[in-house]
Amino acid sequence: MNADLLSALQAQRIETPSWGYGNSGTRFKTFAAAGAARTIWEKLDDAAEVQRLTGIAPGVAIHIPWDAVDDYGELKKYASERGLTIGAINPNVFQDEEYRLGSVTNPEEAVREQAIAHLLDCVEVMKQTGSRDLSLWFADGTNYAGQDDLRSRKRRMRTGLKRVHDALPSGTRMLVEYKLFEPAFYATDLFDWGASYSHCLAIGDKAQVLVDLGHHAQGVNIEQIVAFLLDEGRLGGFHFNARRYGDDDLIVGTSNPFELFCIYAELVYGANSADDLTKQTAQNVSYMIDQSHNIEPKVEAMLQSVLNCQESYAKALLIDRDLLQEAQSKGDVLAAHRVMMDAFKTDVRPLLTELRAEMGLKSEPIQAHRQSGYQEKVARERGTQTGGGGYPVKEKVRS
Ligand code: AOS
Ligand code: ZN
Ligand code: ZN
Repeated sequence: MNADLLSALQAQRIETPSWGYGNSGTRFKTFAAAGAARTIWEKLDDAAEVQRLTGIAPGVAIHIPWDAVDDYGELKKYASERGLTIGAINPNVFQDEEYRLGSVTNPEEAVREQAIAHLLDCVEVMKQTGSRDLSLWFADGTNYAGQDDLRSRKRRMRTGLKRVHDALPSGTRMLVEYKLFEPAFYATDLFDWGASYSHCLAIGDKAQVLVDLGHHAQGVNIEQIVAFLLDEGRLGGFHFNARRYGDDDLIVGTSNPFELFCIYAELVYGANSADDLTKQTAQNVSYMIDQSHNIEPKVEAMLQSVLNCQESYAKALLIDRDLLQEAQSKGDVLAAHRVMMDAFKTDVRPLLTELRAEMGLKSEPIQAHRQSGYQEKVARERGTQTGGGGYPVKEKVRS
């Protein structure tokens, strides 16, 4: 393998979400999984297993209050002892009773202030964990025409985002995540990339757009959104997952691996761009997974997600850019398309086996995980907890 390819693959990073290791479900049912993590400490233990086998997933995004602790210095130390770092901080302004009609867009000022106070508390957490990103998702929206004034809600969102943006320490960012619908069913206040983008432009340089793959209408060309935001210097990061119909939060790369490859292709183009803004933006993208593994074994599902991202990235690195640009400049449509398809169709498993040998890792991570007995061990130690993994258990369980 050539040195550039090797170093690019070794430098790849995928951040896993704490909430992906706990029980999760749909509004119909949460199937409790034996050994599912019950606390942030156990979630970090599981993330350490994924990092042990891949070497490219040291970051763990946490969710407040689901993962709130008394001492974030202790949490940071616990993570570091396992080769991990605390990644993005995800506030939660969608589960308190007061947020029924929205958080920062709520018609009641007291509720807006409550939400902003929580977001500012999460900025304080960032300072203690040394996190770069404040990852903002709002369930805010309305269910019926006329329920609230849509322009007033837009302005409340901007005011709230601006107050939090201006409290961010230097070197940190807010990632503004949009979503077409759900849980609101008539209008979502941050409904598409344009809404996030325009708020980011208005509130300041620390604001960037977060693209969650499951947050678009059917058929939307996500890689085109990625290219546009890269070129604008406003692509902050991703929430990777797969979808068939809605925000299904399935294992990334399982329903449309070609889309994931095309997204990585834009990021590899961007990171090699002659345009400084695009290049710098691409090199600072946060690659985060955001999934809910409802019927799959938690750690193996997360491992598969990381490996699917690794495979897509490896294929994207193989695109012959000179050949592609030559075909594009000649308007040779099919030659250009074939350059992309040649890379996508390449079996990169031998390449990744070679990479893992270079990194001192097992060549088959899934098999190594299954043979390690890790899943059986945590099932024995943790048992089966009912309820969603997002909610902290009553007793403070430390492994
Ligand atoms: C919700 O659909 C969003 O994707 C959130 O980013 C995610 O589910 C999680 O709650 C993190 O806030
Ligand atoms: Zn998301
Ligand atoms: Zn989502």
